[in-house]
Amino acid sequence: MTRTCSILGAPVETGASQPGCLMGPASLRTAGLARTIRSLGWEVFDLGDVHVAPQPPVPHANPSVHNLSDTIAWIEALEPAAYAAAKAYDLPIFMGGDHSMAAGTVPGLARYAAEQGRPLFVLWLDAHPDLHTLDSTESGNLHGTPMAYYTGQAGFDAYPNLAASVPVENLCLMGIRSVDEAERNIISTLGIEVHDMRAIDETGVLAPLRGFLDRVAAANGLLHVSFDVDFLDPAIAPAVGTTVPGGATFREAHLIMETLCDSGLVSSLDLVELNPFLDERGRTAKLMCDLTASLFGRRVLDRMTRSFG
Ligand code: B3U
Ligand code: MN
Ligand code: MN
Repeated sequence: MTRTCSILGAPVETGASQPGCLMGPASLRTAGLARTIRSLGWEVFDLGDVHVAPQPPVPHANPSVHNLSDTIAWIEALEPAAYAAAKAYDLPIFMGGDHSMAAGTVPGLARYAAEQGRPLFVLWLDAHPDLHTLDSTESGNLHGTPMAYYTGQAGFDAYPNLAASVPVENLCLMGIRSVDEAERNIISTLGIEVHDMRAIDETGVLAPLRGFLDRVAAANGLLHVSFDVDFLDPAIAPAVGTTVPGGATFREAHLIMETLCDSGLVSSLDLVELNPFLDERGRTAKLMCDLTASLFGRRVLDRMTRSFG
């Protein structure tokens, strides 16, 4: 049976510090995301983009919080869209858009997983943990909040109630290298599995990834991968508003995607924070497509047919 993939655009940029992520879905389409996945033997359904009208502002006790009403509207639109895509397709992709969209996609996927009686696990590939609450964020950029929200932390009275949250034991964060004080406290208090760049330099990406995948498999879990462009080193992926030096290399990123493919465990994917306004002749969009291709089965060689002794 041919496996099915959906691609859905979430052109949200109200959570980011600068405009441009609005064009992310268009750039990924232009780079050939659907065509690339089709060439790997999948059936691909482009569901178009989710549309959300600009909202009248609502205030928050934390005065730095901005675009709160827009973020809430995106969450309300994306939660059911992600739930429906998970129900209908083997591996839905959600194209951002800034990372605040994960406050909609992950809860929708968690609701679907709960209905299936299976736990949802999340692999978060990012320079940042995005673990702020509405009270702790200093920048007020709400792309810094989705992980604290969908794990059910306090401080989200203004966001919609969660039908299902993701237990913190089911998280794995890789590539982390920019953490604020409040986020550091949550990580240590809750004991979240974080592989920062120092850990990756020491162990490589494979050992922690395999450990996590073993846990997902043992629990018969569903696995959502949330891929923030700033996980990658800015030298290879310049099209992101929040570049942080010292990111994952081309080879580390492909190895992660190939290993995820081999595991057969991935059930959904976010591609977020691509800001085409900052790109160089589409190179970051093309790289994100190539990395997605590795996750969907592209191989340099078929290792089973050739071996060297
Ligand atoms: N933690 C900082 C920076 C940040 C978070 N996510 C991104 N940047 N992309 C903040 O503004 O919350
Ligand atoms: Mn992020
Ligand atoms: Mn980030």
